[in-house]
Amino acid sequence: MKHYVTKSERLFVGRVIIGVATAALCASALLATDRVYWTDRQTGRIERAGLDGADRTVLLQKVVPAGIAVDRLGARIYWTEQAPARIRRAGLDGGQIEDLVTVGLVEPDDIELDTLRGKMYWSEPAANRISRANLDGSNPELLYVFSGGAPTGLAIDVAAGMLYWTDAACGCILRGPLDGGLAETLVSGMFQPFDIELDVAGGEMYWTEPNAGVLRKANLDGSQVEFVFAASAIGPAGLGLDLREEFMYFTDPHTLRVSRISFDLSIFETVADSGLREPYRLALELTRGDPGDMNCDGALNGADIDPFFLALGDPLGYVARFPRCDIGNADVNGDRRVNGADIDVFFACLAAGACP
Ligand SMILES: [Ca+2]
Ligand SMILES: [Ca+2]
Ligand SMILES: [Ca+2]
Repeated sequence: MKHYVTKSERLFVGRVIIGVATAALCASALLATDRVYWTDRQTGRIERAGLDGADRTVLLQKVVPAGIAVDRLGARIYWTEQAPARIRRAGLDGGQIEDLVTVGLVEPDDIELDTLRGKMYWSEPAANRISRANLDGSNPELLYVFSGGAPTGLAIDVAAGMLYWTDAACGCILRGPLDGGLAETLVSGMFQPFDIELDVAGGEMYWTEPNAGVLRKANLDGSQVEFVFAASAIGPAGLGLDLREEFMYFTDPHTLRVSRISFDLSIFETVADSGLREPYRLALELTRGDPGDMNCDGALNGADIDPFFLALGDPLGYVARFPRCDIGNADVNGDRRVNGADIDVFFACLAAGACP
């Protein structure tokens, strides 16, 4: 009798393979810099901690922060503030603050980065709109306006050039081109969806509905909506996905925690639970493998040459082909840019079997 592989068996196989790759990569000291950043509108703080909650640090206080995003390669955090309304960035430790957008904003909320195209996107639910600008704040553009709409959480499919967002007013998930244009409603009938994150490689999107205690997912086209979990005692709000380790991170303004839960729901842990008053949005700073390991298979060898040159010559093509890898691993000379200056060092890494 023919045996058909079920979805759960495929998932199991996938987990075993990921488990092996993870074990190989755990030797990397870079893993130590994996961190979660979050905002708290009531304490007025931006904080960060290791993924297990260790080394918790206040980066900024006495502001009203909302959305937050991390540019790991550029070593900067970007965030929105609601009173006064502005968008700012700083180094990963909160130093060297720069004002990026300070005029014309109405309670800016979520922020997401497309560093390959040099753009940042933000939502203003109270003004029914989504805008973008260059990463330094120049060239602001209005992309989407919805009368009666309240776009809140944002997510970007960099390779496909699509923006996804939640709309708390219509209870919808929508998407549209990064340049603006026609938006399509993918899912409706949700209860005040708040944040959204994508697993482009897996073809899925995840979103939170804090006031329903729900985290759901669906295919990127909106089909196959299903609960990841539903628990009335908690209120998942800000969301981040660690696709390699298969953990979901979320702020919870109901229990006043930052928590993480494994994709298979077997591990549920608290990342931070003291001194929080309205934990709001969060962002993850994740290393994925080692410098030069461009196909992220845990080894540095000749198989990385083609992906390396793809990353240099066609960054968007690289992201499309290796959605779970980090293009930043092509920065083998450590100057926070991926370009021709990395080529000689890359070959030196190959010859040595590892980058210095
Ligand atoms: Ca988001
Ligand atoms: Ca490799
Ligand atoms: Ca470089």
